[in-house]
Amino acid sequence: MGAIEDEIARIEEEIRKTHYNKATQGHVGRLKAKIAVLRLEREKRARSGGGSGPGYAVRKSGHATVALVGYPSVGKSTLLTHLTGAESEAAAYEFTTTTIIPGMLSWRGAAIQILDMPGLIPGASTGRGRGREVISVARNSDLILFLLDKTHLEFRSLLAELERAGIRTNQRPPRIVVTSKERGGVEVHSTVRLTKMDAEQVEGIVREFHLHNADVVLREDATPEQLIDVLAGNRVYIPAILAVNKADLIAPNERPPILHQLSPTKVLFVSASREQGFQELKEEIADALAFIRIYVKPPGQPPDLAEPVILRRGNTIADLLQRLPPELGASFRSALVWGKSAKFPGQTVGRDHPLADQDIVTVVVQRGTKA
Ligand SMILES: Nc1nc2c(ncn2[C@@H]2O[C@H](COP(=O)(O)OP(=O)(O)OP(=O)(O)O)[C@@H](O)[C@H]2O)c(=O)[nH]1
Ligand SMILES: [Mg+2]
Repeated sequence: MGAIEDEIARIEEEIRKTHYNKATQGHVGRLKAKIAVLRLEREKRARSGGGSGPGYAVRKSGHATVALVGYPSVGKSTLLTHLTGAESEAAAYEFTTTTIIPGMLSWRGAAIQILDMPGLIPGASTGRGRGREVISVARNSDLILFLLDKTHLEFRSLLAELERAGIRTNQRPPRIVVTSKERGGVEVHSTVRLTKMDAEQVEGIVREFHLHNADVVLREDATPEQLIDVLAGNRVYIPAILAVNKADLIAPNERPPILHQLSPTKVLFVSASREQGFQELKEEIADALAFIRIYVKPPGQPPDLAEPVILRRGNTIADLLQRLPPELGASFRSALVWGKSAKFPGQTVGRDHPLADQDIVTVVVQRGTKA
């Protein structure tokens, strides 16, 4: 282990030994900030030292990408094969899969890329096993599908491994803004009452990041961890779902304790080899990816109801234009919208208008151009 590793281990040990209460929470917050700063430093060195690890070549394709994350042998490859038809070797020993293997699932007109990956083991975020590769693919995915089986139920440690690599699942970005400035020290403003840390503790954490002049605005009752996430700045926020595989080997009376252990996370039971629970799994995946269908209506013609353009919730007219012939984008003047996102049928909107599922859209182009 390197010096940074030792230092992180030492501080983690100190946190474990500290009894957490009002009197120590400021101290613990600063220790957590120190760890985050050390991890940033470690990442920086890993990148500059040419130690970027093995390259991986998976091109994202389809409307969204789902990363399969789980311990070795829980059935990730079996699931990929049975869900998508893609060949991925499955075997009764660990670490069968050594590279990233893509498959494609079609679901109500949406093409969902699913990536089978090597099993994740503790220490992956520091590069153990193929950990770095798995984590970097997970970071770039639109959804993480965690897979467990009844002999590998340690979901918390799986999550912790991703968290150490800056991946936050099923959380939204904290409503905190930190702006550095020339002078004036650290000023803390909050629009809500802070119960998880006080202004002095906020300042202590901010200073650990070598920021001595900054405005910090908190718009929620944030935790020290959330503030550290904002200061570290390299976090990604990704939705996730959890499935327990090999349900064929789980007796009905074994389910409640499993649900209890994993609570409050919602659990789907599936059997990859027997294709059980697939309908619900596909629906959960599509739901989490928040697809919306947009029907394009050429001027003076009926909308194309047979082939919607598949977008994601939050996408706008600009995103729609990306998927239409480039001439339309180039000579775009405005769009007319019918449906849930329109204030009234046929509303005229611009590029930044957010669309809703099943909207009908007509693109209006500038006079003198043809489209
Ligand atoms: N009974 C049962 N066995 C399964 C099921 N799914 C997978 N298996 C078995 O579990 C073993 C491991 O399956 P894999 O698909 O190779 O597991 P993996 O998660 O890809 O493993 P690694 O690539 O090593 O990380 C194989 O022997 C599979 O046949 C299931 O639903 N039920
Ligand atoms: Mg595998």
